[in-house]
Amino acid sequence: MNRIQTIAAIAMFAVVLGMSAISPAMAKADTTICHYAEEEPVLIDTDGDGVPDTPLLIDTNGDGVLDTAVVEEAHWAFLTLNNNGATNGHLKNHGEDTDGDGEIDIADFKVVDQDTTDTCTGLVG
Ligand SMILES: [Ca+2]
Ligand SMILES: [Ca+2]
Ligand SMILES: [Ca+2]
Repeated sequence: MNRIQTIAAIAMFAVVLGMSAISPAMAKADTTICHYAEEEPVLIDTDGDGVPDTPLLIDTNGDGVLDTAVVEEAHWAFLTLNNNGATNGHLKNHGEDTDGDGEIDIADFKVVDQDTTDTCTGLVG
């Protein structure tokens, strides 16, 4: 009887240990999505407040005058969001027709398994 109680106690202890090990991991579980970033101008921080505020310009014709904004090409990227609602909000935004031509312009999808990982890896290039 004592032995059974001891085993039961050890089993309980293991369950408690296991739960305490799992809970923190669940609390900060993240969702990775495959994110489509639209083309956008590269911004630089001109006033040193840490917030980029001005398009980066380059001189493309060699006249010494900056004339062209540098843009970051549209691209796909893995993006990890925490599960505080940011993921759903993000995916919702990406399911909308931003220019009203009836087609979904931008699209993100959740990376949940090897297939979606491979698909996203292919898109990221
Ligand atoms: Ca700034
Ligand atoms: Ca120029
Ligand atoms: Ca559209």
